[in-house]
Amino acid sequence: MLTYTKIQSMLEECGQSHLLNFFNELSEAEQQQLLNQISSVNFHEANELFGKAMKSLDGDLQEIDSLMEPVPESQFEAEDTCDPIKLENYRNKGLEEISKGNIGVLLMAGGQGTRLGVTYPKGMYSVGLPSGKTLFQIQAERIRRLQTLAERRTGIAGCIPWYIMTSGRTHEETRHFLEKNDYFGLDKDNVVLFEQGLLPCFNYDGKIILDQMNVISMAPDGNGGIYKALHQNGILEDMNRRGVKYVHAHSVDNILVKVADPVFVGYCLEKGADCGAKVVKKASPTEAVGVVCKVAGHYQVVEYSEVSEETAKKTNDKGELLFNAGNICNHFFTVDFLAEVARKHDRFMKVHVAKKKIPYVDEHGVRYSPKSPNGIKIEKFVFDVFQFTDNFVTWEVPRYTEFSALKNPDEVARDCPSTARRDILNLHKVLVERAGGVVDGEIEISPLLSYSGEDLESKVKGKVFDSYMTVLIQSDEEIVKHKSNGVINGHN
Ligand code: UD2
Repeated sequence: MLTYTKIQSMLEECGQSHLLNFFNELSEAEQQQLLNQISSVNFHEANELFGKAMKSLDGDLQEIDSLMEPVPESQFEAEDTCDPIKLENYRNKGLEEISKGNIGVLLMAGGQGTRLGVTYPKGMYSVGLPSGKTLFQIQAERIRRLQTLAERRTGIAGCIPWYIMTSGRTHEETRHFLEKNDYFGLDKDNVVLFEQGLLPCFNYDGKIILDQMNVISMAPDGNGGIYKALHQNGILEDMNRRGVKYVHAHSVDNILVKVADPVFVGYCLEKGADCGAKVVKKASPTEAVGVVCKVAGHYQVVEYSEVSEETAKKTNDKGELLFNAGNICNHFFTVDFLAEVARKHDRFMKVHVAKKKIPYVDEHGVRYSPKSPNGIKIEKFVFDVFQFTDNFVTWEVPRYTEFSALKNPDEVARDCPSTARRDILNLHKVLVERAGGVVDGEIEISPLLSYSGEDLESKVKGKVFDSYMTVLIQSDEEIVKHKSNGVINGHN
């Protein structure tokens, strides 16, 4: 750690010497805490990012609009219109790679869940399914099921390491939760947690904000912080050591996410891609999701706020939206590409700025929680590496089978616990009906029994699940449980 004098002169050089304003009023332990925190920050880098961030605020909307092109057909395929034999080949390819231990999952779980309003990591959230399962449990069980399917296909037990990126505030709780729940049946050695970086919060004049007299205000550096974190925490080496060559990276909050989806992975591999994005058709021209497209010849996600309504509404000759590839934070990467980003591109990544209400101490050391934005948080976004790819592909999937995000509390009535619950139960109803069952009520299928609708027939064919029942189909316990006293028509 640096000495006080060194810290003082370094802060002076970086124009941040106000961080020591209250130093003499602190206890010895508090002084130490502040010095430790200051030593952990790269102020030159932080100042540079602040400069980049402020410049990005002056972006010209018109400019992006006129440079946008949709993803070319050669780099795009949709599950809905894909030939079934090809689809099966993609799936088999993915399962074979899983068997070889070549696929890892990279879960981005460092967000703070501010919009949802929970104080604990979002992965620990339960949307009130009959089983009571949390997002983490659903995802872990999908991994377990895929390992079984890969073994069934090839005869070799596959293993999918689960890399979970947390941030300062979610790390310990996530670790504790997984440990307490015995990693939901996964092998502890194959679950690897690592922390993303933090960046200081600034006021508009470029001064770093003091959250308390002895604490700098810091926030996670965005899900694009993943590249640096993979490198700094030795995760890329871990991947190499285990022989992981490809990863499926996704957000924690999509209850329908097909973790390590063999079809998506198979498609990306078949295409020889170094990076891929799974997308859904936009629900409407103005839906608040980013679109995957090209800007000035480079792949990029353009946020809805960056596009004019006129461009968002443009249609192609089939009458569909021209910019229809809704980004769902669901990506494929080769490990080689991840390493290249960490080595070469990370420092050239775009930065994004969010004006926020950031608690601060004033010049008298009094702490305030402002009512309006008083500063900025700087973030990098995971998709901002698309421009560095050599071969980028896009795989479109139906929304009802793959995407329902948990972002907001129920009052918002969109992307909230009720819609996530509704969407997963609706999908399970469809899958059971496809397998020959009749569902009048709610039905939940355990991921341990079925990943995407397979193996259901023997459990549900010819059965009627009445409207007054909440049914839960498990694989390893009883075949069918129900909460009410209703009777299942048909036989068990
Ligand atoms: C994300 C996508 C957006 C769209 C949308 C769909 C990004 C940058 N934006 O927007 O294009 O696909 O999802 O639901 O991907 N996270 C971290 N560390 C951080 C910040 C976030 O790990 O510092 C994780 C977070 O826990 C979550 C994921 O990244 O799993 C997405 O983050 P978000 O919810 O802040 O992103 P959102 O909804 O603005």
